Amino acid sequence: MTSAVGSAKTAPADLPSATDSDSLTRSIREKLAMPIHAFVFDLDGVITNTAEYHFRAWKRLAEENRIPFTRADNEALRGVSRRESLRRLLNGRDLTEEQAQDWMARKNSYYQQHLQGLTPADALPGVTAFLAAARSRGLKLAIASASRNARFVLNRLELTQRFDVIGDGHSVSEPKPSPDLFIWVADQLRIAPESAVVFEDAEAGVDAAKLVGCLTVGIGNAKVGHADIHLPDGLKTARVDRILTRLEAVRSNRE
Ligand code: B16
Ligand code: MG
Repeated sequence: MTSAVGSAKTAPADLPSATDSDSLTRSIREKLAMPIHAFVFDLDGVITNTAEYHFRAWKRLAEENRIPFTRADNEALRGVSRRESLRRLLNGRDLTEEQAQDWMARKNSYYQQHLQGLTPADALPGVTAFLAAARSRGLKLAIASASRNARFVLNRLELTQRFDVIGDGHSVSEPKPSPDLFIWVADQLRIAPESAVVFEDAEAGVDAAKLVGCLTVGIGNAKVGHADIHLPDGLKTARVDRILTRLEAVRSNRE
């Protein structure tokens, strides 16, 4: 007869024992019960629509090099790092590392020319009121953007002071869909990622946030329909209380 102890002894080392799985269940339950401490916002597509300026800058570079590039092609660059954007624009064409650096620098200088015209009026509808409402609920606020220009954009929008932490394209080396930026931001906020709600307009951003247990709110386009909540109109009519209630419901359904 094989006793429970005996079978545990002979079980492969990588299979959890009953005790392991009990503590795993307990740890998942504890994480699901964590209060929400922070709202973490992507920048382009959530706080402001710099996607249009990214498009014009990539388009200019593409035209200079006779590469076809449409507004629809630009959708595939949403939330994607500068280098990955270039790779997608090239669509299999080869560049040396030196050329790639030169092309990325040129695109960035075209993009930065557009940013000079950015004003506080370029925050998307409802953003400033939503940030104020979240703050008055005692939530911490942060940015998690792939952009290396995020601080400049926030300064032009006069929103920098609204955030406790700003994570950008300089904060970590692995871009979304790696979850590293969300881990970095949670760490800086001194909270667990499970206590953060991430607002994202890009599929890669929602995927990355989910990987580390953040709750997710998809903003705008249908590609983020797999987030815990989807707000097709962005933050325009969003209510902090309502979002918190809906996310609590999402959590209790997961238990
Ligand atoms: P940069 P987000 C992203 O911003 C943009 O959506 C994406 O189009 C851009 O390529 C990326 O930042 C890098 O931006 O060239 O300024 O470093 O959506 O993560 O706020
Ligand atoms: Mg974005």
